[in-house]
Amino acid sequence: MDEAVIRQRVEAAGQAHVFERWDDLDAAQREALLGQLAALDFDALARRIELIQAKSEPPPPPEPLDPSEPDPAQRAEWAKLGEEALAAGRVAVIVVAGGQGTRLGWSGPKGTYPVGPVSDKSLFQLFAEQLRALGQRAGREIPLYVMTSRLNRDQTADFFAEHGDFGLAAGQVRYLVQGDLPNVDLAGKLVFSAPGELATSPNGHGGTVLALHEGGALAAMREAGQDLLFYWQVDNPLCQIADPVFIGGHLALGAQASTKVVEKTDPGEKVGLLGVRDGKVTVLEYSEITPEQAAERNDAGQLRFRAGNIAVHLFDREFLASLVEGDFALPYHLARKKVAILGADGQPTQPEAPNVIKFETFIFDLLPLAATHLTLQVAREEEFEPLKNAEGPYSPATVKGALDARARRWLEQAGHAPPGGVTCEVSPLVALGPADLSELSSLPEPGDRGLHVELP
Ligand code: UD2
Repeated sequence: MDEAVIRQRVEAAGQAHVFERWDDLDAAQREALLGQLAALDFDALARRIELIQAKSEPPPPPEPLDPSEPDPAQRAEWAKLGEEALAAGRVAVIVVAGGQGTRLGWSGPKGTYPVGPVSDKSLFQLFAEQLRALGQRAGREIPLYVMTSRLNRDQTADFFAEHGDFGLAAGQVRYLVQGDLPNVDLAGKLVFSAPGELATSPNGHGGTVLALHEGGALAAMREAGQDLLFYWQVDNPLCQIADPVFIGGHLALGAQASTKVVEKTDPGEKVGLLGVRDGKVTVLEYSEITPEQAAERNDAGQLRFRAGNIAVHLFDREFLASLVEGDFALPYHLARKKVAILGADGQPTQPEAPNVIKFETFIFDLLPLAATHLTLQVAREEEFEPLKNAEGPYSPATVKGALDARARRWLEQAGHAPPGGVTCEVSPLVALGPADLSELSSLPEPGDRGLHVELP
């Protein structure tokens, strides 16, 4: 696209200020800026900018949703169905790891953070080892897609490569890069992060769907006969990847999308909730229900709104494909943030109040589009403790504590007695649950850091 056409579009979009400092740019910076502008969908940008001022209609009132809690017989049936699907090679998995992890204060991709309470294994290593163990049981490799942002793609792929992909097979790990969206100031004007460089941010975990399509993953899955995609977020090391019970439940129900939830017990907990609106399953952000609704209880004494979203999903490939083939757009969510952008004088600013709007789409906005949806309740202490903050809740201390407590519980359930006060860790290569530990003849001696049950 030549410069004149780009300038015309930019002006028509009311963004002519982006050329104000053109004369200060060198040839490479000019070319980069023109490239960014040429790739910009100005119609979509205009729709996003309209949202800044839009007065949204209050949505219809939400209804609570009672999650499925299968009894042991049904769990066993679902597990069998799920194991068959895994053995038949129907399942691929995706971990979304494109977030910026700013709250954690870790400079690398979040998946590189060492969370193993004894071993210091990274999130990525724990996930890779789970997949290896699952693959051994299924008798075949389970393909892993890692979605990153443009910014952390290379660091992520280098980390896997430096560690020999943690023992996964050649070609088993594939990378997808999610899209970026330009940031705007509070008046809806494009802003610069550096001379000639528009400030952008990743398009949210809802960007997974387009990344799967544009990165060729949906087509590759179709060719390989994989009709199910298990989705989780990189921050939760307790995630039970491609859990057969979940897969089996999804298949038994004929669902297009499924979600795992944990029971919310504290009315004040800030967690997204699965609920129903207009007859459709949806995620309600905690701000969308009133404190009175949050505290309502049913006859059994449970919170009525209790299905806490842990961002673990299963999707039918054809469901995802039908969305991208059609006229598909997820709603945008706006976040006002403090971002160091260039001021009108071209110098960096240090904002003291939110000065920039970022736009994101969310994966769970797919749920109302599914014709049938399974909501499966699981035990929080077994499956959910995400790493989000440097300190306090959802921090390295709580995540390591949850992995330690789960390892100890599994060992005890399998009839072992780890010494009190010693940190425990179980390698996913040894066990994916307590049943796998029953054949362990004895526990290893604890080392300085604790007791680590790993392969010899
Ligand atoms: C999310 C959910 C919340 C609950 C919680 C569970 C939202 C708005 N809320 O909270 O309801 O389910 O997770 O842990 O989602 N990511 C990308 N690309 C992006 C943005 C995020 O890959 O552009 C990944 C990120 O790497 C992380 C995950 O998505 O693994 C969650 O992102 P977050 O930490 O911003 O979401 P959070 O904690 O607000």
